[in-house]
Amino acid sequence: MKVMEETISGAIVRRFFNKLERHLSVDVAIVGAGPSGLVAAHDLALAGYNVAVFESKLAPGGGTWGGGMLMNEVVVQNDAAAILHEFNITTVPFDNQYQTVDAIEMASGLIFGARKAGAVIFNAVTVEDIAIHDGRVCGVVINWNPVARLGMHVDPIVIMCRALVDGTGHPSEIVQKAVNKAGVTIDSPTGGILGEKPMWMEDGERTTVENTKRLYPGLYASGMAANNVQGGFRMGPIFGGMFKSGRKIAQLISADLSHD
Ligand code: 48H
Repeated sequence: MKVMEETISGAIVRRFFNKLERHLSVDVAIVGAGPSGLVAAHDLALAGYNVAVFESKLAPGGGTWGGGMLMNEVVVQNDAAAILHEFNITTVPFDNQYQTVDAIEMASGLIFGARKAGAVIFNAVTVEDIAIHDGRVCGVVINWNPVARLGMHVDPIVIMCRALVDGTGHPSEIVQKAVNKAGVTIDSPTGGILGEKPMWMEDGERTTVENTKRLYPGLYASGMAANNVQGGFRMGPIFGGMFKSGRKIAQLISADLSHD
């Protein structure tokens, strides 16, 4: 007779590898579980796509947990608050145009909403490279974050995808791989990465959404990654642009995948 310990370990091992196996090839791979990546994951999963999110940290949520300077409230514009309400996240009106949100409720609500919509989040997994075949980005190269952090010489595995979203925030790590390692020319004013500009809330919020686009066949960027690529301004602890960017990239990908 099996002892309890064996059953519990077996449950974890079998269920995890079943989950991983169902995501060895996905419609959409999203790198980074920040606000833009989570809204994109939610929308694409609701649209029926097989979506995997890879997040290098143990806790998904990206830059949402700490509010502004660790004061755990964030601000959204009235129109973007509607997206949060779809996730059942409560907002409180402030000064006519804005709403405030408890950062913990926002982070946990976005994670829960993306998961409940059907997206699977693989946490503590770092995307260290991409796959490009015949002029199209078609996969992510993944490894456990502790392996990467300890500098262990361990080969990764590869997840194939029809569309890849760089949701890695300020550094746009995935687009960096495409430009600097694969040497591709992306859809930006220079064909490369322009780099984020300093603080200008109003302009940054507007251009985050404008900068959200397909950069190369199979490759997309959302949120601060999109801004870093196209040279947009940063905007601090206001998050409407991140949610709208996630929604926009989901719509662009849905349209592109439906033509494939
Ligand atoms: C796996 C990775 C990898 C990798 C990074 O920064 P994020 O919160 O992303 P966005 O763009 O959705 O939101 C930006 C927002 O949080 C922000 O920083 C704002 C509004 N700043 C304004 C300002 O002025 O500063 O999340 C990105 C996530 C993080 O959780 C990373 O751990 C993760 O991506 N990540 N995951 N593999 N190679 N690189």
